[in-house]
Amino acid sequence: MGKMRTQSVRWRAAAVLASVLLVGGVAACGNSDTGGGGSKDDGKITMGFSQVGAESGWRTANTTSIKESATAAGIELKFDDAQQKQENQIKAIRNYIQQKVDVIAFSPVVESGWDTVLKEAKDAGIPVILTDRSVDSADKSLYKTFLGSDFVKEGRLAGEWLVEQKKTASGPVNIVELQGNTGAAPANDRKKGFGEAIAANPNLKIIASQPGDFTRAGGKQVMEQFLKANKQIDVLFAHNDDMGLGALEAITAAGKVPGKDITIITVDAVKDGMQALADGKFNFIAECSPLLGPQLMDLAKKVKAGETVPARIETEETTFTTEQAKEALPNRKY
Ligand code: GYE
Repeated sequence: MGKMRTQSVRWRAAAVLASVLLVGGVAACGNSDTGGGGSKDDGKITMGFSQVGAESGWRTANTTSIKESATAAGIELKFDDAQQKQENQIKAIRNYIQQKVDVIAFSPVVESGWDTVLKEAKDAGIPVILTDRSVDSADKSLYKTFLGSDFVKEGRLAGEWLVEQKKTASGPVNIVELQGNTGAAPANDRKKGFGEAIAANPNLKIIASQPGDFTRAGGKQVMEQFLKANKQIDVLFAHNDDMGLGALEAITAAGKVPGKDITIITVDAVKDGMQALADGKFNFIAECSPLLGPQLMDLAKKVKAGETVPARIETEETTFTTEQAKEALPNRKY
């Protein structure tokens, strides 16, 4: 009995405290309509978004998806392009904290080095949503959720397809790899998944692996070096379509036929990549969806309303062969 009474007293005290806080909060909101997004009284959510850059077709489609979905959801979007530089992202996030936005979302260019700025957002009471790429912070309370693909799986699917293709190969199969920007989650993870899958066949060997920064120019330049340094290249695994598309130019210039002399596997499945696959210049693509905007806006609303959201939300994806690309291309949105 005594215990129950103490509990009920405690509960009542908590309820009183909650209502005081609530009234205080409403009053504070009512008093200011000139402040940052976080203190406006129009009920509108303001999101500060720090984008990686504009390095690829995937990124362009992702940016469009985010901007369109914000408008559709009635969310005020503050958008910053970091030009593939972590220091620019940190600056943008600090600006959003100062502006008191309601939610900060960002796609971290690299995995490491975010703890300090994430702690600043947490101390300011601004929830953070990671989208597309994740961070390696040990403290998971620094962000609410991570919405994006399973990059290890994408690499693994690419590798498994190759293992199947080359199962009758009696001699060595020489693979070159174009990595994404150094330290990025999709570069680390796709490399890992692919490497694990091809370990199933000791004939499959990665003879060269370099970053091409997810860009066409990077892909072209590094592939030129690969072709100069290695007599026999059988397979190219590019961490995205754009680097694969850049590499096509280098391969053709070297007098080789892409898709025939060199088997080409990429990730993303953006329109230009799918076209190359349909044309037989690429041989296989593991899909990575950039259309994260609608889910992101939904999450922002939930987080702002204080709802609990799952710590990890994975994007649904598939893979494409040449035949499947021909079929899918007419209805492809990006
Ligand atoms: O695969 C690549 C882009 O983070 C999943 O970044 C994204 C990757 C995508 O530049 O094209």
